Amino acid sequence: MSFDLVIKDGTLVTATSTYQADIGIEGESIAAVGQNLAGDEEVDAAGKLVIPGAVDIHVHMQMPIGDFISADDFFTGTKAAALGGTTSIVDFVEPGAQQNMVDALNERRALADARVVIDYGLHMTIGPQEIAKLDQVPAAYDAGCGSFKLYMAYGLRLEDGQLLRAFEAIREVNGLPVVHAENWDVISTLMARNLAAGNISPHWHPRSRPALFEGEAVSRVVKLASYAGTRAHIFHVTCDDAVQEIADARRRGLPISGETCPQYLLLTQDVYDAPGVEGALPVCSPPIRSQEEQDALWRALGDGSLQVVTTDHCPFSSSEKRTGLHDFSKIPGGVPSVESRLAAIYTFGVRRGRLTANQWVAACCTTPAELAGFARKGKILAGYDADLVIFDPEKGITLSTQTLHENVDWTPYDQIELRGWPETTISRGKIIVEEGEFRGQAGQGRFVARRFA
Ligand code: DUC
Ligand code: ZN
Ligand code: ZN
Repeated sequence: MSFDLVIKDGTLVTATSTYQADIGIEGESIAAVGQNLAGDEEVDAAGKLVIPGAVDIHVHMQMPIGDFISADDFFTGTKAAALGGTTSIVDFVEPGAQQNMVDALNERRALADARVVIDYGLHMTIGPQEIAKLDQVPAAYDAGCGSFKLYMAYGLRLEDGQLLRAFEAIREVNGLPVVHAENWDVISTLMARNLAAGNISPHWHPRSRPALFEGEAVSRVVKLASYAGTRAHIFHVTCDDAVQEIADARRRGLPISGETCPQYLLLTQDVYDAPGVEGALPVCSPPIRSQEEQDALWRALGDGSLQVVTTDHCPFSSSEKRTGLHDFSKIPGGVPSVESRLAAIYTFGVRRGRLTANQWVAACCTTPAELAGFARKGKILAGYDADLVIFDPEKGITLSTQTLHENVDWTPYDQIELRGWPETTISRGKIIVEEGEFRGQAGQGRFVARRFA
């Protein structure tokens, strides 16, 4: 039999094993994994790693935050993702004050559907205004929002009682709550105190958001979720205090998971001390922290205390960042990472001996797909979507705005050298990146309805 497409002679790396095999693709799906497969079209992967397409369950494309909109739209952001080996993302819906959740979902889909290059899902945000709309959670879930975003910071933050009610409503549909866990009362008190004392530079951003209280917020999530009888996923973990809360919950058998992001794994809070706008660029929340915290995050990925690496990709231009130069609390928060995540974790995780190649695939591809309810993604198995990446473990790249394709005039990883980069990206059987060249099209990606068994 001849398949539509065969990836030949690659070293397959999955979350659990590494072996030599060919992959036969029919239409949009993986049809066979075996030896000596033949295809109408064949791609030679000898000497390369073949992995499931990477899955990034935390991105913000064209996301309004305050006066700004994040700089990548659904086309530029998913194109950059594809060039970096990511074949699925999960972005967000934020309903308007009077808006029904499903109407808001359809509005966001109307922005994304014609632009996305890769498949995508959407988390439904439950802010304070949605507490009166919790009866709409089943409809949002049925429409494909398997997960629900809850904030403990910013204007969208929920009080503890509201968090409890949201957890209960999500539990009723067997959805997944995903939580931005910080202690907003402490943060706003420390920000006001620092600004009043003239401490206005980005140096004071991490010093207004202590790790201790990120840990405290995670502890509250664990208690509220366990009381409500739901699982929960903790977004962007930055510190050992938060890791320990998650690890402790998991030891007790609670269904709590956690992710961290490249900015917390590659950088330290010294970035905020760079002069001028340079120090403002990497402002994101929770903040990038000390070397000790970074070391703890790598250990947590290695020992399984954290399960996933996402990006929280949310870029703002340097001129937008500059608006907060004289008041760190006004700097729009977020960094670009969507293109470099997979390769950065390979270089700094696998090459440095902190993770095995299988743990790298688990953290970047398989576990996020399972966790977020992508039923056909994240694995190299017959019947799964043919979302695959041929990864050249020897290809070197110096990260910069010249080599990356994110729609923003800076990168937090400027001049960082990686060894290992995705060469070819396949999305549902179509080659959308070929030897580093983009071959995809806007609108080629699809909305994936995510539900749990
Ligand atoms: N933190 C950021 O820095 N940006 C996007 C949203 C968030 O929680
Ligand atoms: Zn967040
Ligand atoms: Zn985010």
